[in-house]
Parts: sequence; structure tokens; C-alpha cells
Amino acid sequence: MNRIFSGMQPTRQLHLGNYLGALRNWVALQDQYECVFCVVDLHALTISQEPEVLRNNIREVTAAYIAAGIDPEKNILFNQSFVPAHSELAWILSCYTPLGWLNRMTQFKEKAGKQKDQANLGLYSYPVLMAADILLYKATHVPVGEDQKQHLELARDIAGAFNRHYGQDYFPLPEPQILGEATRVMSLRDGRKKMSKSDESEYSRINMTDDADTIAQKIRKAKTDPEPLPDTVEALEARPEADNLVTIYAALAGETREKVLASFAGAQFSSFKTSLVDLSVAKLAPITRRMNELLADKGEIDRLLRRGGERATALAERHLVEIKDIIGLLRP
Ligand code: AQP
Repeated sequence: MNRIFSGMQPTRQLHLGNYLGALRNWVALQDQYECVFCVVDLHALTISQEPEVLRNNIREVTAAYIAAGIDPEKNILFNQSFVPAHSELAWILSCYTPLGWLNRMTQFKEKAGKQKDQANLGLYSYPVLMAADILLYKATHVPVGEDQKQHLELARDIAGAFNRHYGQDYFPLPEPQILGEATRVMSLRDGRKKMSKSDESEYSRINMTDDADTIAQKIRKAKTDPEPLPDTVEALEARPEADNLVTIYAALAGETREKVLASFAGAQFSSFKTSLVDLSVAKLAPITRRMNELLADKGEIDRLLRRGGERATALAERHLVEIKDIIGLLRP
């Protein structure tokens, strides 16, 4: 059976990169797979969190999933900390993960920066918890943005190490699904940096909760170069900011970059940006509106998460019992 697992951290607001790189693909995949979608709140603890803000962000990410089109009845939708088996399996898997594998993780290096000794252990072992999230549900496919490719490879390595150790194919090796035109949406201020929640500049990203005026302002201020838009994709290669805006347009319109350039070749950025604002607002405004409606009833969001958490627990517990039996942990 093919099963999807994927998640997002409730750290600040979701942005266009999260939407185009992951969430929108989940919506398209939910009819073809059995899906488990998670708000990975334990991962969010790797950076400092205010309790009330974290609680709100968990509800906000849940609302974003549903507003974007995830069906909470058909799919399992829950928050990670509801299911203790995630943490338990993370510990078990950490005992099959050589430090050398974790030392290669580029995201840890980027996030820890120069002060590696000050970084917390959770940030370092984050990819093991991510592997546990996926393997706990024996997921076969994981739709993510390109930045998560290395963590997915690690999850496959850990699954393979466990399977080899016990001489059985217990865990499927999860396949990354890096889909669509915008697998890595870049910052609006710097076309060489990923659009990210943690970027200090609000102008670097479009948040899923931004209103039409804010979206317009951010796109108008987006960094570009002085040349008009080219007529080939190859000509975008040395122009990261132009490439990023064309990619965003293509992803939102459901077209290829070639098709976008066929329509806008020779145009100045001022007019291209006007079209991009219109398209972005047309695509995001209905989602934002729905999110706000959902967030007006926090009790209902909590009820959905609880129901999803109970369904996730049933599956997770069954697998955890099997894993403990394989390992030889006694269940007296
Ligand atoms: N810029 C991006 N382009 C395409 N996909 C992206 N994703 C994140 N940024 C981009 C994808 O969104 C999913 C959820 O990501 P996450 O919230 O779990 O964590 P992240 O990758 O750490 O997201 P951020 O926004 O970059 O947060 P910070 O600043 O905290 O690091 C994943 O599938 C991810 O690939």
C-alpha cells in the first residue's frame, strides 16, 4: 500500500514556499494515496517558543492545511506531540544512526551557524525525529520541498540500517516527492537564499495570511535586475531574482516557465510584477479567507486535531509494538 507522510513546523506563519513547495502538492496527492499530514510541533521546539504563540501557530498551520484543500476526514491530520510514539521511535532510531551521518546535514550547519556548541541537541537530532515521523507510519512517499531532500535520504539510510540489522524489510524506504515548478522558492530580497520563515526581513517572503495590499507591496519591492524578461529559460540561469519571480508565476498559474516567458518575453518587471500581484492575490486570497473563518472557531480546530490524533495513534501504536517485538524489547 502507498502511504504519504508529510508535515510542517508551526514556527511563525506559513509562506508561499511552504505552499508551492509542499502544501499544494499534498492537496493534489490526497486522492491517490492514504495520507498522514502532521503539524510537527515537536520540531518547532528546536527554536525558542512562547507557549501561547506556539499554541496559536499549531492551530494556524492546521487551518492553513484545511483552507488549502486538505480534507481532515479523508486524511489523518494531527499534531505530532499528540502521539508519544514519535518521540519513542526517534530514540530507538537514534541508536541506529551513526554520528557521521548527522554531521553531514547541511541544514544543521546553516541553522547552527558559527556557534555550533551553543546549538541545542534537538536541532542536531532533528533529522532522526523526522525519520521517526515518516517510518512510524511506514510511509512510502514523502512530498516535500527540495530543501528536505537530504533529510529524506537520511531517513532512507536509517530505515535501511534497521532493516539490515534485523534481516527483514520492515520499513519501506520512503521516496521523496519533489514536485511542481517551484520546488525551491527563493527569498524576494535575494534570489540565492531560500524563502524562509526565519528570515529577518518580512519583505523576503509572502505569508499565507498576507492581505492583498501587503502582497502587492512585497512583490513591488522584490529585488530584480534592470533587463526586461528574456525569451528562454536558459537566459534566466544567471538572473536568480528574475528566475524566482517567473517560477512563482508559473507555479501559481499551473504553467511551465517556458509558457510564462512566451507570454512575457521583452516585458519590463514593472508590468510583470503587476500581473504577478494579480495572480498571487487571486490564488491566495480565498485560502486566507477560509483560514480566518476556520480560526474563528478554535474549539472546532482542536476537535479535528484530537480526532486526527486518535486515528494517528491507532496506526502508530500498532507499528511501535511490531518494532519493539523485532528489537527484543519485552512487553510483559
Ligand atoms: N522556500 C521553499 N521552497 C519550497 N519549499 C519549501 N519548504 C520550506 N521552504 C520552502 C517546504 O515546506 C515544508 C515545510 O517546511 P517546514 O515548515 O517544516 O520547515 P522549513 O523547511 O525549515 O521551512 P522554513 O520556512 O525554511 O522555516 P525555517 O526558516 O524555520 O527554516 C517542507 O516540505 C519544506 O521542504
